[in-house]
Amino acid sequence: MAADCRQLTHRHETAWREATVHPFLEGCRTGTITPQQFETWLVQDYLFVVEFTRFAARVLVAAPVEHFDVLLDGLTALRDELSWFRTHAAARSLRLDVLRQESCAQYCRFMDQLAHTPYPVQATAFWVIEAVYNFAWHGASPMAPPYDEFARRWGSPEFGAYVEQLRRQADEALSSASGTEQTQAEAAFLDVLRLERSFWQMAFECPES
Ligand code: HMH
Repeated sequence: MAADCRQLTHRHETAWREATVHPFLEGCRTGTITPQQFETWLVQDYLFVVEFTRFAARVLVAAPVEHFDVLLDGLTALRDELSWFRTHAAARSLRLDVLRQESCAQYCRFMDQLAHTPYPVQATAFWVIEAVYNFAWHGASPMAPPYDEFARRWGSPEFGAYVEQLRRQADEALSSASGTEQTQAEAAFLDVLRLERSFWQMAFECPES
């Protein structure tokens, strides 16, 4: 039977949990995260979102025209998100022109490589990258100020609705995908979960930049 997005999350429950429940998020919820840990995440996530925006643009290139509306809304939201990151970085006097940490660089390389995969694989990856953030931030909500604003960005019902739209599009693409494409989509799904976990861990360990 053809896998859909919900089946993927159920089939890989442990990996899903490890990607979306982390001491970093728990530290934001309780307010015990250190400024260095949070700022490591903030800067590295900005660098991630820059590359994620390029990925989103490539997904649009591969998508059927019926999927444009949702993807174009996504790109517009990313424009606001990038400027929101820059505002937060400036308020904390953080430089954004720094090197990517290894986990971030790996994630960016992974998104680059997805450009060469068929649309159902890209659509599944795009959905899961947003879905894990929705689940992770929502799961650790409400957060202590000033982190509550961050939890709301990805944990809100509005963002959840966007993730649902992405899920429907990915499911539609998967329903007519070949067996090979479905296997590739499942592998990409698992890669995202692994990369997410490593990204939280990187921020939590707060390496010297
Ligand atoms: C690491 N994963 C990571 N950062 C993000 N901003 C998202 C997913 C969702 O956009």
